[in-house]
Amino acid sequence: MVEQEFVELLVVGSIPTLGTTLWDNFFMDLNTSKINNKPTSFLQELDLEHHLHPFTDHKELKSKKPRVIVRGDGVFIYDNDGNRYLDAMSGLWCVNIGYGRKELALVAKKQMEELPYYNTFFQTSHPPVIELSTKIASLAPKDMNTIFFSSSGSEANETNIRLVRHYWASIGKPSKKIIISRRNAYHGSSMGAASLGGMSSMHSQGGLPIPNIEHINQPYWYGEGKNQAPEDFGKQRALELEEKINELGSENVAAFIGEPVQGAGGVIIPPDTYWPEIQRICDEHNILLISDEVICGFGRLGFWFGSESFKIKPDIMTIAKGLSSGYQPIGGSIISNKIAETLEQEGGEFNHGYTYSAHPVAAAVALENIRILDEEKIVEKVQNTTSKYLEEKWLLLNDHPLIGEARIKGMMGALELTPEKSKRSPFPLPEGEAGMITREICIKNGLIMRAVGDKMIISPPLIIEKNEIDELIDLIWKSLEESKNHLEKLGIAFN
Ligand code: PXG
Repeated sequence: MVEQEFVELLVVGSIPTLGTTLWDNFFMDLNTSKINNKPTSFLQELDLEHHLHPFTDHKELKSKKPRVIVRGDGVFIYDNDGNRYLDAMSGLWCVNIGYGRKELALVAKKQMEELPYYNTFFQTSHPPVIELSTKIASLAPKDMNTIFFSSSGSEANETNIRLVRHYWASIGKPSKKIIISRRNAYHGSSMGAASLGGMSSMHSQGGLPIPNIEHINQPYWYGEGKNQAPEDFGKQRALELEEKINELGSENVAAFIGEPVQGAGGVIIPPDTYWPEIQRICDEHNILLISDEVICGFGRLGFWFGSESFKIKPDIMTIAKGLSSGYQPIGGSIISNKIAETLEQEGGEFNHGYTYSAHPVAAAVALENIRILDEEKIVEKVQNTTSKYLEEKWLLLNDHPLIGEARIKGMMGALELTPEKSKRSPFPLPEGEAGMITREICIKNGLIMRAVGDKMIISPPLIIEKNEIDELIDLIWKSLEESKNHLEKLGIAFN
């Protein structure tokens, strides 16, 4: 129907630049290397008719219409109407080196011309994956030197479920199957990964979790710590792991999985007492520790891996997102020597793999991304300069009357919205409404921030400069002011 209207527009000639046929215009013009964009309303209509979006209420989308993003440069993205947004979310926590790095496009082109695809099954390999795995091994802790590749974080966590069970079975402990995770964790969206995750809204669809996944409480002090000191609360939440292991029997528990800082759950930064206690418990009970580094890896916390910043010693690390800065879909599991050597010694196939495991183009792009992060010392710059500057500015947001807590670690920050600072009270509105109001105002002001319930979160590109951090903070303050005014008009009193 929409296509028909478009063709009619062409016939009457009201949009002469659009070319002769509908489909020609969807593709890149190889002469100018420009993507041919259509009028926004036209694209929106086709999108609504043919595209089912992830994590989207389509009834709502129909009235609001999708934003059509066409271009990115540094920390900014641009929509089809030329509006500029400071992307404080790095896409979906992934564009660590920022938008528009031509080197990655060139590497992709070269690799596509040379070897666009080959698999790594059946005793074959190719240079991009050999170089990439060697490079990742050189960055990972010294006892982690082997990588199994996937195309996403969800797939990598599916691999982890199978891998840890296979590992224990290989050494004569097949009953060690259960994986313990946390409520409000996010580990992906496929059946196994979403089961590992602790999102009740996801579990309520499709009969999740799968068997042999257990959840304990999260170390979310602001929301759940009540009057406890953060250190005591952190330790208490870690001890829930020990209680759970004792309840299940360590002979039945394969692994514990956690994000160093929970991302999608709302940038939950655990108290300092949390991870050391988790580490002790895993070590003492002979439980594998999986650090899900999909967000925290590749510089986000000022280290190559988030576990370094908490001194966690994982057996497996899940990686994706920042591995390629989102320029290509690629993920993986970094595996300890202990696990890799056991699998090698025991022999037999690990009956698992994806067509696109170690895709050569994705691997080449990831390698180039890491080269840039490394050579431009972006991770060190985050640790020594940018994250410190951002933290200093971020904490000033605590002075805003709408903010109950501004917390930050590396380049991940959260703002807890509240009408009553001293009591950390929720709003007398449905949960998430204040967050959604604030998010819409941010977008109107040219700022992409995510709302998780009534928390506002950021995870900006790691290449953000000080003047851009100033712009970010100014935009946030302005948006908080407007949001407070809006909420006051809805009858909310602030104190
Ligand atoms: N682990 C973690 C810690 C993640 O954050 C995944 C695994 C899954 O990765 P893939 O590549 O399969 O998406 C993620 C992904 C959000 C949001 O709303 C977060 C993610 C994905 C989509 C939305 O914050 N994280």
